[in-house]
Amino acid sequence: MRETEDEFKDVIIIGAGFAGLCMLHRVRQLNLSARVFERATNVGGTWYWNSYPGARCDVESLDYQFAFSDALQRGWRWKERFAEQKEILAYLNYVADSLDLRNDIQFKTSVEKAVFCEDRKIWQIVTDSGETTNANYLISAVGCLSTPSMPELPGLSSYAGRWYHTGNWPQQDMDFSGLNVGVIGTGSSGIQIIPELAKQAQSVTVFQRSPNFSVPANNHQHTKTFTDEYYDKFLAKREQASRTIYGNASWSSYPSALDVTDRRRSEIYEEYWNKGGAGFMVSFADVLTNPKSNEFAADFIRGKIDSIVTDKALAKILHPTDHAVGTKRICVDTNYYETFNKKHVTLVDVRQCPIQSITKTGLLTRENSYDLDVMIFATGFDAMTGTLMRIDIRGIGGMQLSKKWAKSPNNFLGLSVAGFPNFFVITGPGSPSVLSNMVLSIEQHVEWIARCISDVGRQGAKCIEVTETAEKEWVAHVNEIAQQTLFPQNDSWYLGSNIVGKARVFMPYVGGIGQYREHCEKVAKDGYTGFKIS
Ligand code: NA7
Repeated sequence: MRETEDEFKDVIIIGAGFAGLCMLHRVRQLNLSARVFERATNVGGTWYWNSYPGARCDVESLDYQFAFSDALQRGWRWKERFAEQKEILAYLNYVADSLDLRNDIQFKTSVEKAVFCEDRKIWQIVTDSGETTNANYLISAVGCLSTPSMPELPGLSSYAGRWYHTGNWPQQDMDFSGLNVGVIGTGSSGIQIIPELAKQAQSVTVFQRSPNFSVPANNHQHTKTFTDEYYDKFLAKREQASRTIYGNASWSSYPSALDVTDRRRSEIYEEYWNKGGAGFMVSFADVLTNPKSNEFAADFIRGKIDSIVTDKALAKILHPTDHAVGTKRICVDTNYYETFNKKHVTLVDVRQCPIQSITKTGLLTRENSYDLDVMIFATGFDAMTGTLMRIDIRGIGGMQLSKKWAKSPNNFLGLSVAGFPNFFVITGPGSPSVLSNMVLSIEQHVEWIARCISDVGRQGAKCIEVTETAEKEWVAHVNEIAQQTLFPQNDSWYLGSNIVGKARVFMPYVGGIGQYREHCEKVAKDGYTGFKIS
């Protein structure tokens, strides 16, 4: 008889987005018991919460799906080249239903605390309802963009209008007809929602702090013939993609922007611009490593802004000048710059006129006040570590993950953390995660974790923990590779610099998913080098 009344599972998974669903399915295949705790009322994760108008994935839909089941893949037909949020959410519901996953998912439940009990080598997990579950393994599938970041602007509580954050959008459709709407933030979310709001609202006022580089999506509907043919080649394409840097099957690069004539360079940028999508960022292989090559790409985009936006002074305000292309995630839009040609859309440069406060009726900058019926915060996320660091996770000796990561989110392979045995993070900091096709990276992590758990069990062991030495070496490797690129030179959420007080560390692994996968494979093949198994 067990000495505790608490429920016991082999595995507890936090989160029911792409990662949590995939992990649950894989754990079940190992004949292990599992429970997923999910704070939302349904599956979807990021794609559940980011339901704002215009929300769309910047990875092509046909690449943004699971590859582990041919039946699953052929049972779903993506409508558009870049799927909108509703379609991705429908896909994840289809996955949950097809694999009959729901009965192991507990919705409307947040994990508040997880403590590793050293004597029994198990995790004790406590939810917001006070329920405790014990488990051999704890797996984080909380996602990289799941804790919205709200700016601290005085006066918000006095505001009489409605306000929303794009990353925590209400689940019902909303109508903005006849309303004066303000949008704060011009990252991907702002750039996606602004053209949609402009279709409905009486006025849209955009409060821009930093202009971003944005390229057109050139989105379109897929024909049945196209998807049929794609599906026949899908697994081969996925395999090929998993040996590249970013994991997108349709991306390819010309060697160097410095090795071609000005005319040829412009033709190539034009080709990528017309093709559409974030692949522009790799038009030349050295865009993200050579400042000169990057500046060519930046000039091209600024030229495009000038050719689209008719008011030349306004176009200038939209010019990104404070960062290299791609070092802040490049945005993919539909009619973003074109929207500023509409008379009812206004751009406010809050670098020039900083926001001072929110008032009862709207927003006050140093020079003007704006009456707004609705205010939308598209101000981003405490990315990659924010969600995990808000859970009270305690490892060996009661060490808290939030304390351990306060100066740097140290980890091994982005999968494992020294001092936290039997704990895995799917697409954590230190892995390619947000710099790759997420679904591909998730599947690779899930497969690695499943294999590891199964290998540990086969050895009759109970516990696996990465060593401090292996962790240090990995962190040094991640940093060394990042330093060879332009990424760490500019502030971005990749570095945590959008969050006040957060350690400035470049978090993703930028050596490419092909190279990363080889590291992971080698560790497993060599009997989990860098880990202690007991
Ligand atoms: P991002 O890309 O972090 O963008 C947030 C935007 O909000 C960005 O333009 C910020 O300006 C702006 N911001 C943040 N705080 C303020 C304040 N206080 N005042 C004015 N403007 C502010 O988040 P997104 O949600 O758009 O996109 C996140 C990822 O989701 C994206 O990369 C895709 O992968 C999907 P800043 O640049 O800090 O000056």
